[in-house]
Amino acid sequence: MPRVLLKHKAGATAEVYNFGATLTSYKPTPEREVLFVSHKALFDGQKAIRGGVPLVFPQFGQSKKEMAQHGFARTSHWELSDTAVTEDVVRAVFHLTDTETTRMLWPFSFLLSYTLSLTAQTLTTSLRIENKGEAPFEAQALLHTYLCVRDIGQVALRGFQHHPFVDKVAAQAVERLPTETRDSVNIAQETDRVYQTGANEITLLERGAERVKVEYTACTVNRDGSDEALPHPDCVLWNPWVQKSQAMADFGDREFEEMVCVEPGIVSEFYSLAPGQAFLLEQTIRPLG
Ligand code: TA6
Repeated sequence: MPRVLLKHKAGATAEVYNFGATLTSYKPTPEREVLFVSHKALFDGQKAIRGGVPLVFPQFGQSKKEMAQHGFARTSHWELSDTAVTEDVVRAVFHLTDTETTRMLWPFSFLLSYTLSLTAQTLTTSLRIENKGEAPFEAQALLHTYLCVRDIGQVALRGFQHHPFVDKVAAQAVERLPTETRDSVNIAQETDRVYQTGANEITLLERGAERVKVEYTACTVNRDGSDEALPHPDCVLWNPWVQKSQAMADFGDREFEEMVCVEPGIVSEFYSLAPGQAFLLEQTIRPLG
């Protein structure tokens, strides 16, 4: 499958497949991989790659039954439309436009532009969704980021703890759990939470040491170029734990111990875009320690 390798002169690298514009590796140094990809992931050009940063659009989950779970962006073939190298940044831009196939699933015209910007210390991924049609449309979008961890039992996540969330495992909305009054969230069971009014900045710690920070923003860009920040995009926290891991053919039974998903997006509702308007969802992954 075609893919693009970004290499920064300082030694950082990133790897992106045209299939789904799926980022599958981000190494700030040759010795350290930040993203998790299952050793059972399929690269058959059919199934979404299990790991890295699959792109979720135009739906999160499967509210429209005729469309695949999490939409069609992550299983579409994107075109590499631009690359650039400046003093500090190595950049690649992929794009995806509507096709007869997508219009049958979702009758709207769009242009998705996905920009990956690699610096010596960070990797930023920006998903821009533009309404190219004559009618407004509503959509959801999310960056389904799989982060590598050494041992999920030693992981704490800072930034979620004071925010309300929908608990998809318990199928209930939770204002906040008493235990979350501490300064972080831990993972010790299947976890599938949609945090609303997210913190815009999540830090992952292992054994008390900060390992990676994910900063994220979302905004609407108007035809005239003005933009309106969306103050609090959502952020999904997911770990399949034992049973769900065993139920996924493209995921190892014990791989839940080596990963956690921190997924910025707009998923607790559909956002609306007028013709010519665009929506920008961006995350910066910053390895620490
Ligand atoms: O982002 C969390 C989630 O929505 C979970 O509910 C789980 O379904 C996960 O995405 C993976 O979904 P996938 O379709 O990639 O198997």
